[in-house]
Amino acid sequence: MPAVLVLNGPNLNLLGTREPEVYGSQTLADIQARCEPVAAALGWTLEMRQTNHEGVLVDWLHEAGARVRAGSVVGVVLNPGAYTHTSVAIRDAIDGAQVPVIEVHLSNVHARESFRHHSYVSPVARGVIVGLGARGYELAIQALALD
Ligand code: CA2
Repeated sequence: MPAVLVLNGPNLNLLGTREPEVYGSQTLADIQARCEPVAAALGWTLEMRQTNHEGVLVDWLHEAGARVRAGSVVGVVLNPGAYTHTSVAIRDAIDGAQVPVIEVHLSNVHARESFRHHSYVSPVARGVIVGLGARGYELAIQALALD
């Protein structure tokens, strides 16, 4: 059964511990539990990962690209965290690996500080979902099934 990779960047391991008014009260484990049946309904397994390190995200995107070409991964749901707004390396990894990516943000980044309004990732993402909380991850998985 092919997998969908759900990759999370820096500080998202803190979800559910602080700032619930911005990011909700669910932990990443809670989000994973919500997403697994959504992936299963599409015939996919789900691999949820989190890292605080930019290069690890780059490595995982390269891995995802190779696995997409091998047919064992359908695509990536990516919340790059603050690297969204800073990382040319992550942008280039998505472009170079030619991996389908749905970019997700729990919060509505456009309603927040101006430095969160620009994303290096969005131009190379297949789609972008912002501001819908944990539900955005579920919608992003379903988006990978669209033609
Ligand atoms: O809204 C999102 O999903 C973000 O990607 C979250 C990032 C932020 O830098 C982006 O601008 C938008 C930050 C994640 C930090 O998560 C925390 C969770 C609980 C407590 C502290 C941080």
